[in-house]
Amino acid sequence: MRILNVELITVRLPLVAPFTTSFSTQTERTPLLIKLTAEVEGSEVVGWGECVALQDPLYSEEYLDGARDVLRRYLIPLLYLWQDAGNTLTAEMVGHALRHIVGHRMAKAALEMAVLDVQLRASEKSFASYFGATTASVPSGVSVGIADSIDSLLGTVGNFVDQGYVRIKLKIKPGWDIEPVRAVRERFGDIPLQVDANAAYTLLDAPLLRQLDAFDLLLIEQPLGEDDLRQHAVLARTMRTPMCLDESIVSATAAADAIALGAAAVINVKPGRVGGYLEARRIHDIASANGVAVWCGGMLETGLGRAANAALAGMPGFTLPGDISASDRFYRLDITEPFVLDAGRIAIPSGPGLGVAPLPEILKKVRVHSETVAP
Ligand code: NPG
Repeated sequence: MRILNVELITVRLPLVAPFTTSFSTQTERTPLLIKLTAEVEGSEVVGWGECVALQDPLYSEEYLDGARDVLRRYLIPLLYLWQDAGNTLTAEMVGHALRHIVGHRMAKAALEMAVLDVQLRASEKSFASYFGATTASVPSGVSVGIADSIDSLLGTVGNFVDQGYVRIKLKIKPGWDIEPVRAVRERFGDIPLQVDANAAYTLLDAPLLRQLDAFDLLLIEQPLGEDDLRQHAVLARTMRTPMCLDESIVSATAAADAIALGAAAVINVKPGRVGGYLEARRIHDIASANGVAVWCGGMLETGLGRAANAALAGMPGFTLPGDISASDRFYRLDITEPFVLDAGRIAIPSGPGLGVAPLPEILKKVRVHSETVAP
């Protein structure tokens, strides 16, 4: 393929309700979309990518304006250089072509996703078949933010259980951990339940965290800091609840290290966090080879990222339900046809590429910024 131009489009989507984690309360999402137009064997093909960087660097060091800047000034120009030097541009070469730029994984992931979408649309192949998905739909879990009160938390969880979500993840932080988990366990019996701390604790909290062992959780996600691989391994040895890592797993290398150290019995795979869907697939493969379960995380994606995540989660090593909820969990109005829950599952799109694209009328309505990076 030859890239003709790349448009960076920022959209603003209000959330149906505020989403509170240990690091922020989000009331809206401002994803950066990549519309990549390329020529493939004489035809013009458009592909889409979605950058999951948050507005502020609170989850990881990346943030919206930084991602836009590095895409505009470094990453997209590097792909132009790559093709001008006579190299063939494929999704499989994007990581290599961008390797001299340090970090910026979410920005790189979005660009690779757009190239992959073009490539697969042009060859009439779906993301699911490219990844080797072995199922047509995936079980749907839901992530429940920190609430104002236990009563309101129980109301929210009850609503999601009624909708058919097959697994509940509760966000926790110091001061909002044992009691909310106990209340949900008591009210909803043996539903599949797990917790996510987003790095809010230290190893000194081990005695407190061990109290969670009483609630038969599927896993505890990222209790300690991003860099605390060794400390996670120490904590894991003293808890019965399986240790799952999210923020710490920034690459296949990190996944291999975490597994070798005994820091992760489970891995949350987020393609943006690890630099792209191809690296995410490598993590799936490494984890499977080591008997470590993986599941697909979510970053409040629009239908674009949701489609790609669902396809990835169709791979056989994704043995736990992911944070792949219906679109209306976060958005009244998504930019694509919405994903809906059907008997606790989300269907994986089967059309070429992502199998979905932004609906032009909606995109026009929610777009707040757009710029074109030409060769
Ligand atoms: O279903 O998309 C979803 C959200 C799942 O809780 C979720 N994501 O820490 O995993 C997380 C959290 C998150 C969201 C992190 C946005 C960073 C940004």
